[in-house]
Amino acid sequence: MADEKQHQFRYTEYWQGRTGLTFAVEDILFSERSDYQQVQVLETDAFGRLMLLDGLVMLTEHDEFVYHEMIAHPALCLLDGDAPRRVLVVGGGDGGTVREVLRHEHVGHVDLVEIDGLVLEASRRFFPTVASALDDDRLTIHVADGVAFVNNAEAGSYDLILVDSTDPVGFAEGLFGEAFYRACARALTARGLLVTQAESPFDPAFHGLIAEAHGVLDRLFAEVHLYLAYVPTYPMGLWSFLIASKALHPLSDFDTAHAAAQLAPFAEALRYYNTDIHRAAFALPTFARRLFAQD
Ligand code: AG3
Repeated sequence: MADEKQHQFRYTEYWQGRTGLTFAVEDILFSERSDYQQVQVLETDAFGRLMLLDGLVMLTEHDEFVYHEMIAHPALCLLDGDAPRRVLVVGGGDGGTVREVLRHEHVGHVDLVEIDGLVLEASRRFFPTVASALDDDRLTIHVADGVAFVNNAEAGSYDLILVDSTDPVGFAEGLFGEAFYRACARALTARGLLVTQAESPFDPAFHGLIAEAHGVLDRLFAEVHLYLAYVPTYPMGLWSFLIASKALHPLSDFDTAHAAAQLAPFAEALRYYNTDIHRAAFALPTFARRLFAQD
């Protein structure tokens, strides 16, 4: 290529210290330490702005839509009826997940519980299109510990809980544990749904985590399913989510016409999720099925 740019800096997130993805970096826009982690924003050549938490890629401008649409819309399109919905987002201080949730007109109230105020601040400052719904009237932001928040939530008070966390290391580990999932089950209504990001099923380092989370959720919910999306800048690219419900099956209770009607007011804004992707996302490659074939 004739006009290939020269970059002074590169950043690599080394996945489990073995391999990784390297970004050519044009500028370092922000780097500060909070009480919890190092928060950094880089200007990359290929993916626009990139947010790192303790060196882990949280989002980039160019591919954040995949993860944020896929953590939010499958469950929101599954919720039946037209009653105003109450949603809790744990983590997700960048605002991308609540932006997607608040697109739905039948969402009446959202609580966002982010432990680190610096993530909110950095997102508002450097990712205005991701943070765009953080001032919505239907949203209440709590800078607080998600585990404690869910423990104190009233029983049956949410229709949907979305867990948009970083990797299960350090302070985020509690968000993948049995006690937390149990508290979520209690906080949900009888037809409520829980979705959690579940790392990459392609990386053996996360097999234990996915299988264990699946197993724990199986004991607490009637329906537990893994679904996939392709997020180019996350480790291995293939990413998974677990959806758990006390009553709803993500495919047999998915009403395409109802979902399409719900998406219609903002379908133009979506770039990944649609009703065909909803069904396709639950089709698992054989290696991924085998992760929890034992249960
Ligand atoms: N939360 C999931 C990010 C996990 C990525 N892991 C990694 N890069 N090792 C993303 C937050 C976006 N709202």
